[in-house]
Amino acid sequence: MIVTHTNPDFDAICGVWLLKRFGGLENETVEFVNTGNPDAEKLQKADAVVDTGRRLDSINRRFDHHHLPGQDANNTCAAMQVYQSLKHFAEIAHLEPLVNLIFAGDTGRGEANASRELGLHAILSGCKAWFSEQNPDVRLSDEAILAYGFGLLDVLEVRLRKQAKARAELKEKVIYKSGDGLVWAIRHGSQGSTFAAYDEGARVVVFEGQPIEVDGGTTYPIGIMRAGEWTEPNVGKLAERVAVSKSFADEIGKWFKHPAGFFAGRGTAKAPVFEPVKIDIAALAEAIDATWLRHLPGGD
Ligand SMILES: [Mn+2]
Repeated sequence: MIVTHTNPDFDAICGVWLLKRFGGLENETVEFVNTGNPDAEKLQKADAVVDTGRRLDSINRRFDHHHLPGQDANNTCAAMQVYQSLKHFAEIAHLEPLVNLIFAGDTGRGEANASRELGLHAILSGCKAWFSEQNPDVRLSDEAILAYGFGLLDVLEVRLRKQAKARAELKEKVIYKSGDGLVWAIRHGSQGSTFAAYDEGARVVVFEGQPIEVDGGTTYPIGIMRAGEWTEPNVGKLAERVAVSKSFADEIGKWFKHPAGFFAGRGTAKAPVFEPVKIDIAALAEAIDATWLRHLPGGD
């Protein structure tokens, strides 16, 4: 049995979720106590206690922070404590940004403002508000809140795991990098690897994606993407300039060039093209690099 408090918030939900998904307690039931006056016997019998109980003893799986003196009570949270106690033997490093967000939310830190406004925290409080509006006479059960929160965390866990994998695989998928690190070519990486490249300073990524099975056959994604926070260069214009070379003309002739200049390419899952890629994208990236007049004012 895992014990947490009634009307669970994300700190409680995430602490319990970590223990069940990664802490070997997947089959434990969850019980809820009034945190102001918790059932002492329940606390004592529990296999783990999260965000209530006024005890911190990670060896015995007691995770609370409300009793810590002064500012200490706000320098950690239950989910953070569970995370820190599990991270040495469970593969959960990819969850650190999520735990940090929940910590920020639980302790009133500004980093969670966007989440409270229109993100993870807004979704949970919105769920509670929505339910009571729909069902004025019924209280949303603690079990239902927990299950809803688990659903959100499960989805984010997959997302973060894929992101971490994309970062790890990036090294072996990069086949070209310009001298200044702004132009990269990535072959057969996931979509996440392009974003991982942006994190490492790429501004223009020439990609050849893994072939994708879609209705009608196999599509072969290829193209150029500019990192989101930039407004130049216009990668469509760059592609057109490079296409004067015969070796690229055929391929680039098939591309869609987004008017806003952040994407040029073909064969993505939403616009399939059933023709394998024949050009060498490292050579294309090198040509893009040479054609992008980034040292001139306003140079595309
Ligand atoms: Mn808490």
